[in-house]
Amino acid sequence: MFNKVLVANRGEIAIRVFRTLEEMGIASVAVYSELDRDALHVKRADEAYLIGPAPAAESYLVVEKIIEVCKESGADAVHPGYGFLAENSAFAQALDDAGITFIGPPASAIDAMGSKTMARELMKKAGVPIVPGTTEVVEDVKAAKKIIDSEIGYPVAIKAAGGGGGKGFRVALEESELEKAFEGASREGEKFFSDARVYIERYLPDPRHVEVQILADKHGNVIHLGERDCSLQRRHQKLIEESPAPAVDAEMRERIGRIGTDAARAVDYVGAGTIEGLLQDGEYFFLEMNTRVQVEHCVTEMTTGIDIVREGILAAAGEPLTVTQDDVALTGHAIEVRINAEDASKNFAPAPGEITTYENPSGPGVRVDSGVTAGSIVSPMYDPMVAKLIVWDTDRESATRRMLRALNEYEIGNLKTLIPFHKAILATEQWANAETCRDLIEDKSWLKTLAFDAPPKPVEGEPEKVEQGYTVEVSGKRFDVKVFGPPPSANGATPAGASAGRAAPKRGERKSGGAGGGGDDLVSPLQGNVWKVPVKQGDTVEEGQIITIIEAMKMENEITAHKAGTIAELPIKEGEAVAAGALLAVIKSDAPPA
Ligand code: MV4
Repeated sequence: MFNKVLVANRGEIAIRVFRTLEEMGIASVAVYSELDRDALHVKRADEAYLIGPAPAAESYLVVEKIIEVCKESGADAVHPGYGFLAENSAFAQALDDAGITFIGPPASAIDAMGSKTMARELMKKAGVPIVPGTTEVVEDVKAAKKIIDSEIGYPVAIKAAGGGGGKGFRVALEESELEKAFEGASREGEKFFSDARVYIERYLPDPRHVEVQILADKHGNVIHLGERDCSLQRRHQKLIEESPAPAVDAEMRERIGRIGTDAARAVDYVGAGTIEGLLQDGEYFFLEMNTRVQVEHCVTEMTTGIDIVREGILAAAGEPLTVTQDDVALTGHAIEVRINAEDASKNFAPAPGEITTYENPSGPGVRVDSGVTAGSIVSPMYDPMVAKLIVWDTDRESATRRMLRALNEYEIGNLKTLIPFHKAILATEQWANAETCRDLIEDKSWLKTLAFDAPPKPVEGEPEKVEQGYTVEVSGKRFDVKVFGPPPSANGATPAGASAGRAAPKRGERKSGGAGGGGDDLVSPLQGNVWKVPVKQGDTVEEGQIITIIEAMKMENEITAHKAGTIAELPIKEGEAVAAGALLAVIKSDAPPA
């Protein structure tokens, strides 16, 4: 077994791996960027090493740096977590060449599954059902037309060959939409994967995203731990995951489990991996394989009791899996929600910031995998997912109630997160009926009801007003009240009869911040590149209308108007970089009609 393992990651997943390492009696090594000096994962490891400046490209993604720290610390293996270098076969190979074990599959399996066309070809040969379509790249629109007419039929999905996770994914419902979809997918493939090639699948109109958790060792054992349903997504970002999938029964579980193990065997898989697929009308199709531990692995850990990270580490060390397929028994129902620093009411705009107070939910059946605490600063440089809340209960309905209870307990001061979104969506009839909630997530007016409390606007000439929370007792009964008034320092006094001891934001209350800002200015909540500016100076815009799309962290972030009015200034250009806090637009309210 390994003596010491380096985790080439940050945040909640680094801490997740450190926990298992400690239980296994293996020493742990953290790496961190200059921005992460005070990050939680650094404190959680036995040793920690600085690996470079804040941008991931200069720290968490630098292969040589990671290998250098392995040598310096004496780590004999590296766990990549998810993201960063997790699915980088050159990294796996470089570690191998340096005599360090990569805790994951062989580089050849990463490569085979990384090329979506190669994966489809391999799966077809292995008897794994794939979505009907091409297993080779399609040269141009003309060739696409031909093959769709003769073999696939409309509607079609055009997907980037180097893609995955929905990047470079376009739909053409009919021939007139083909050219735009083809070029869109190709352009996005070029941008994100430096690969403009695309392939074509039949577009399934209303599938569920169902994936199978796989474990494999170097002794030929390949098992599955049942499925997860991750249909609740927005722009291909998963938001809520659950296991078991509501649409899967025992017979289907066995069928798609077999599809998963067949797929993993076909690439000589080792460790923990996931077969992602689409389920529609009782038919299951392979989409892609994620050759790493996934964000949502926790729901499977809750229903099986198996530590997926531990099995992955054992497998990498050449040990056999500790469980056989027959040992795997699913119990109850688990749900996970992603706690992202995002404002759902503003089109899921990134909302980085400082966490003032922090309190995890707890109690029966509750698990929190978090990378933050009070005092943590959520930077726009890294993934906005700061924590995951996972619950378990005997069935889906009870698990949903338990999740709502746990969300009510969660206290994250100052930071805007998806907690209000999760509370709202889990309380809907759509969720109760196990629908995919796709229409709801795109419903701008529904999302707007999730807006965070805005403090009153300052009035010219009057002192600034702030919101303060107080607890008062009226005839012995406690009330939480909000007071809007001058800051306590302005007059040196607190409101009569109120205890000033709890001025920090309390549960359910958060300071305003993020995109908006006060007055007419719309400022950038994050650093990135201006990708699109669909409006121009002088335009009249509605509140919530897209002003610009900023690309950061390989994500397209829609920045919307914080109020209705006329664009007086628009100091941004497509292709240019913007800093966090930079002015994007000045929107002047239109004079009311006389
Ligand atoms: C599809 C599809 C329909 N037809 N492929 C790809 C990446 C993943 N995020 C979802 N992807 C889809 N691929 C074909 N041929 C529909 C989706 C899809 C989806 C599927 C299930 C549940 C929610 C979804 C949300 C967006 C897209």
